[in-house]
Amino acid sequence: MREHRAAAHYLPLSRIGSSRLTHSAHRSASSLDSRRGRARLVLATGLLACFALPLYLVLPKVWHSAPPPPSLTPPADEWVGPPLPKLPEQYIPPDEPAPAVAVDKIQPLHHTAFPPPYAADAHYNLSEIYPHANPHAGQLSIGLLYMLENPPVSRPPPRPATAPPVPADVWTPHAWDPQVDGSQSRFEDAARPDKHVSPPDFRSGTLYGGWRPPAEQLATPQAPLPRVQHAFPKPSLHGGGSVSANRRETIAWRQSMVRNAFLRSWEGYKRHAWGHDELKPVSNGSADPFNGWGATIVDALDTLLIMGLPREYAHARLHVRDIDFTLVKGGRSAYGGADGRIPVFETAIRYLGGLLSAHDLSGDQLMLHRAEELAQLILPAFDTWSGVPVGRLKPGARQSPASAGSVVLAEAGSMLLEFTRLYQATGNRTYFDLVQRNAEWIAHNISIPTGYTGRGPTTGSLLPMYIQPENGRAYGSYSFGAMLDSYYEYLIKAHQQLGGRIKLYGKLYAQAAEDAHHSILGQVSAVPNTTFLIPGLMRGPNAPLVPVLEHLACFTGGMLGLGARLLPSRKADLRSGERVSEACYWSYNSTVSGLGGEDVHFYRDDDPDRQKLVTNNLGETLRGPVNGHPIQGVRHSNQEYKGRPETIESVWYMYRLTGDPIWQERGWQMFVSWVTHAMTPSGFAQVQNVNSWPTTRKDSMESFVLAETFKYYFLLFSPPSLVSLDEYVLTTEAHPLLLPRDGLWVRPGDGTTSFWRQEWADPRFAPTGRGDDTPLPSDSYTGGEKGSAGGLTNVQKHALMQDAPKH
Ligand code: DMJ
Repeated sequence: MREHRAAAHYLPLSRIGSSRLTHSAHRSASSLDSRRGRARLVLATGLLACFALPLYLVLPKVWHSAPPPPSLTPPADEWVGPPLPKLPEQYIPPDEPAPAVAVDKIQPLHHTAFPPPYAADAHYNLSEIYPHANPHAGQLSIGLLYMLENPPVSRPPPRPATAPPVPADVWTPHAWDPQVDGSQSRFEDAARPDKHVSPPDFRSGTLYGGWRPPAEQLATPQAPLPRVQHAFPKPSLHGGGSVSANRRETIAWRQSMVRNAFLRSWEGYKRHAWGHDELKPVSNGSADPFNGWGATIVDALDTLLIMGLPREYAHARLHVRDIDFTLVKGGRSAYGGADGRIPVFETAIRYLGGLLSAHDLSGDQLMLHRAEELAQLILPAFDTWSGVPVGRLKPGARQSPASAGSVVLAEAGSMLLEFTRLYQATGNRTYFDLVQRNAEWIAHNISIPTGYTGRGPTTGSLLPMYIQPENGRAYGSYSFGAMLDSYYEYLIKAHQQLGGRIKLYGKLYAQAAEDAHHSILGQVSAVPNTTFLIPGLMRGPNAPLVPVLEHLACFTGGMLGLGARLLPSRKADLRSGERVSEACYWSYNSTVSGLGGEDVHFYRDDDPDRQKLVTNNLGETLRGPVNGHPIQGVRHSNQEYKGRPETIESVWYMYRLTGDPIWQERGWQMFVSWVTHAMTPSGFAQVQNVNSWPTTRKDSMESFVLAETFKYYFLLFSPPSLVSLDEYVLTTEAHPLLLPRDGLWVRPGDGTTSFWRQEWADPRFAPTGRGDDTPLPSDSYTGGEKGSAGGLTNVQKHALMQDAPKH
């Protein structure tokens, strides 16, 4: 029998007293007030009509501020701890663990779940901070509205001031020829995986040698999986066809606001940082933390297509054509000094995923060629004794089989979708075999209980943060957060991508979801009037649950929802997914800025210091107000917002899975808060402290801002048929890949929406997608030297010339 150790720390608030009486008294008093208020309002309106209106008509028209937003927070005194039952002098946490509260008993979010945030013991008054437009209520200020309604003009990437003429002996002409180096198979061959001849495994006779690919399973189509998206009556309409014409208009308008905000960042990036990995949106500088190949461009290819911007895609395409993947440069590599090695996982999710998704949406062959070339550079990472990939690799240098050492779980298990799709697109099963072998290795060698390994009484099938493939050991913490996240995400998504053909993934996911409900998914009721379900963290298999909500773990809501739709055995998880998504949304709308920080550590319900202890005039010790900073119930938090997507990702899944428009409302509030605090003239900066006022911006915009965050916001307000969850699976970097249709793989470019035409490959002939098809000047800069693929981007030429010996 499982022990519910973790649940012991999550007592419902009712166990330690209730302030319900106080609340209902307050409510009836305020309803009386509101009746009186209404009478006064009628009188005031009459007076206004008689006297003020004629005056108004003759005065010059001025902008007047929007009415103050409805209060989202109850008066502060409700949050001073109510008198509570007498406590022993020294507070002793109860010995008996409370039974875990059933997930469906958790109350949905109510406005009382948002106590006023405060810092330095002073409550912020949101209506003073936002007198005219409160982003917490989804209100955009007039200034921001003006900016968003007027998107920037599209300009080609600027002609660089210096385009170094790289001498022939410095740059190696590109050598990857799709005819010679590409797969010799075709898309059709993917349907015959059992006919594929596997190359001999160099590991034969060693650990796990003699592995056999599950070719027969892979060749056998299964009945289509259950539908994932809510049954919207008319999915091709905004709002799905079940809303009023007004509401439809509002949603479409919101979508255009998101697109215009994206365009602002895209034009800013083009203008100031074209070809670099990232724009610095405050200083208008650039940064190259991801190999110097222009991560923002490749990561955003599919966003450009989905947002209907073919000319921007054409500019980006020329950059993609020019990248030389063998040249790795940049101020710092993602994980330390630039040493010519690439971070394998980041390269796969941002670049390979971006290229494959662009190929799936457009059918553009260039994308497939570039993807295959890049994948071949990454492949040696799998040449370890276990087949579990190494984390960093020097492209082009074949390494001899080695130990993978200690590997981070998310890095070890999250290339599954990208390589599987590459197999489906090329018909070359080699790509699939690598990730399949890897996944089987982890499942069979790491998750068996060996005593030392991470299998704990409650964590069960969950794996800890680090695995040592060759000896089967594993150690570190358990969570759905940093360094573990996408391993779990990819289990259920691989099940969907493979149309259920490989049984392993559905099984592993179902076990993990079940075990998570007994361990890392815990309830927190530290914040007055709330009981959250959060993906927390356990520092070891027997450790108590740390009630921390990481932003990175907020994808969990979407994952649980997806699993609930796909696997009948996990049906009830939709409720858990909704609850986790609510907690993550709360972590945004409860802050001063309306944005969610990197993490929030809650008090445990039985933490002795959770409430201030006060002595009344009878000398009794009572529990006083709930402690917390900056919000009651929060012990401490990392309050940076990095433009991350996970919360809007889950909000989007919830909308698409349930059809409940409340998720669109929540997402809109989040978006408006983001625009209010992070938008700069050229992009979207990070926010240093989501609980400060005014907020301070940090000079960084990671490529996932354009690849993921904007895409989820855009799709939240799009007609639900656009990138339907029944047609595409989104990678961990939000790159949609085509799912099987009627159990069969779908040819890239054959989705139901047509996003691109070959004749748009040249930016001069591609429509802008913005309503004004101004032709480009004939000499506009294309980004490269019009050479063959891999002919170096301009940024790469500069990098080369900087390093070249000066004569
Ligand atoms: C993205 O790069 C990916 O979603 C990754 O899996 C982890 N999170 C970042 C964005 O926060």
